[in-house]
Amino acid sequence: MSVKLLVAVVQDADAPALMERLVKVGLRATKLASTGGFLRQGNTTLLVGVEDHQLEQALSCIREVCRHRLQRLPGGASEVEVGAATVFVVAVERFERI
Ligand code: 2BA
Repeated sequence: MSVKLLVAVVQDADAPALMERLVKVGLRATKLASTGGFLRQGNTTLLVGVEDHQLEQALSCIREVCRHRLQRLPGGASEVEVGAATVFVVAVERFERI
């Protein structure tokens, strides 16, 4: 069995629906509170451990739920488009549930 870890940085507004979707399709996830380095505003990082055959399903959940949005910069002068999600897919050397 080959396991991957998705580290997905998403917007707070999308996190509850994404967690619900992942759990509904039988995937397991951990939600972490995080802060974007550029905007210095809260976002959400999800850790999703999947077997290889579940990887595309997890990515589909993210694509279906998460949305691009315009976010005002601190100071309010201009806006940036924050992506729907930034996803790192990492090969897991060893996985244990104890
Ligand atoms: P932030 O770092 O707060 O970035 C929010 C948005 O600001 C980014 O959206 C991008 O549109 C813009 N931005 C970020 N850095 C910039 C820069 N140096 N110059 C100009 N504009 C910049 P996304 O790219 O969709 O990123 C959303 C969030 O995902 C980021 O929040 C950060 O928390 C995370 N992220 C994105 N790329 C990452 C990376 N390579 N490594 C780690 N975290 C990353």
